[in-house]
Amino acid sequence: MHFHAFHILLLGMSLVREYSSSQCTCEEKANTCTFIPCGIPGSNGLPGRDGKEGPKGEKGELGLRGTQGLPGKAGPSGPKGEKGSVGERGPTGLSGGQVLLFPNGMTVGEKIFKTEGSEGNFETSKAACSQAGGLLASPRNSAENSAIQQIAARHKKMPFLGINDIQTEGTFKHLNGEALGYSNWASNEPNNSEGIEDCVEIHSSGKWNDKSCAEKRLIICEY
Ligand SMILES: [Ca+2]
Ligand SMILES: [Ca+2]
Repeated sequence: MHFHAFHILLLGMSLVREYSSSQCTCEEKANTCTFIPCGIPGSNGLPGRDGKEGPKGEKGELGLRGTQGLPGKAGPSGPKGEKGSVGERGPTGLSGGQVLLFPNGMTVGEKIFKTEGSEGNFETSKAACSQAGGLLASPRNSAENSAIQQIAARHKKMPFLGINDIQTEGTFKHLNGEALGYSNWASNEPNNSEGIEDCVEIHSSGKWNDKSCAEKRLIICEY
């Protein structure tokens, strides 16, 4: 009985094939046959009964591997790390004194030159700087000499330097007794004019001249 029904089914399938061979696609593989239903368009008939389950098909070939997907979104940020150790101390920065002191002072290296604008003779000048915690300005090089020169130029006055030959005529020294390593005498100076010039003033040119310590000069101190 079953066998008979199967034959009828096959006959029906072959009839469909013949009938629609020019318009339909039939793909046969082993025992399976797939029909793409087509034919003369007409009204839809009543749905047929479900057929019997066919034999299991052969195992297909492995497909091509797919392309890799797009990378996923970044995950949430992790917990805060521990505080790092203190770094090494950086190099010492340049002093901003020159800006802060303008126009009454200048810095050269670690030395600060400053004036309050007042005047005094050598002894008064020396005492004023000492009272302020400094010394009467005494240049050790051209840069320091230039700084004193510029401050003096701004005030349009000449200052005394912390240099003299009071102790030994003709031998100029700094206030602390240090011999002159640097000097910037004007031509024909020091001349000890009239035998009374034991102090040193600095001209607007930056050149030095020995002068009487009793003269009044701009007080510029160094710190
Ligand atoms: Ca002298
Ligand atoms: Ca002189």
